[in-house]
Amino acid sequence: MEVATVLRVVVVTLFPEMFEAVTRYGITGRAVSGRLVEVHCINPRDFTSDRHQTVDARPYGGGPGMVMMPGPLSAATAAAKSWFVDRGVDLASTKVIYLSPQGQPLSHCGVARLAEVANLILIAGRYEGVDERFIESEVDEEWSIGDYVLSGGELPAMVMIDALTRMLPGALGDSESAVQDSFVKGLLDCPHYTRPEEFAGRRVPPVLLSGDHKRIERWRLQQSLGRTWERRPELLQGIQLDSAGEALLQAYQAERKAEQ
Ligand code: 9D3
Repeated sequence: MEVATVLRVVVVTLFPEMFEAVTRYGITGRAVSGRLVEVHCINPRDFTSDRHQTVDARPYGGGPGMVMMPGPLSAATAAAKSWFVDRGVDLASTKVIYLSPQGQPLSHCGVARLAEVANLILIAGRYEGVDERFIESEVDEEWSIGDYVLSGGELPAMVMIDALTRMLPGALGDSESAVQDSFVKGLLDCPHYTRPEEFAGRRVPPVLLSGDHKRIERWRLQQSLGRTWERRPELLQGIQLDSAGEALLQAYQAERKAEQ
């Protein structure tokens, strides 16, 4: 399957204003202005019928905190589906995703797979989480952004929107896409330098001032390999180096050993 050319995301959230962080700024903001990405928020509070607009309640069985009630979430999700239907989108091409600490950990591979689904409904929870019956009846996939505790699903939803936007052909400018993202190659990035030539008593590596583009490219690949070996050795298990890559890494390792 192909990566979509337009990304449509409906977010079910109690804090729609937070999403201005992606819709107004940077690469994602430009993609929204350029109609490559559409982000629409639906607030479950607008789907309540009591005078306090209640969206949460005490957990059955007791315990601390509050749980999001399934009714308003379900009505908000139905409104999200209507938003797609109103735009002529076949619901079979949409997925309902719940961001939660219990989800699969998001990786470059997961982002690439989700990028094939052009139309997403993201459920951002607050409090202790959402009523399990909502997950069972409405959610297709559950994703986490890593093993640390956040206050809700909004930042994870924005992380997902940002990462998905970067997968769209045309979302990155020439200078941005010329730089192959490190995780695309499966390696960490090489170090970067800019003006001035000396800073804090440290000079820019001479090879970068040599003008020898072949040597520079080899040095950068060697730095990527070496840093991946030092900092994230488990990433190297996942890739098959050619003989040139193998030689560059061995030279890096030999130099490290000579330093000690
Ligand atoms: C301190 C609360 N925890 C009790 C054991 C559970 C808990 C509930 C709700 C922890 C975090 C949250 C809110 N987090 C998210 O909604 C969330 C999240 C995260 O916290 N970390 C990584 N990825 C995600 S995706 C959604």
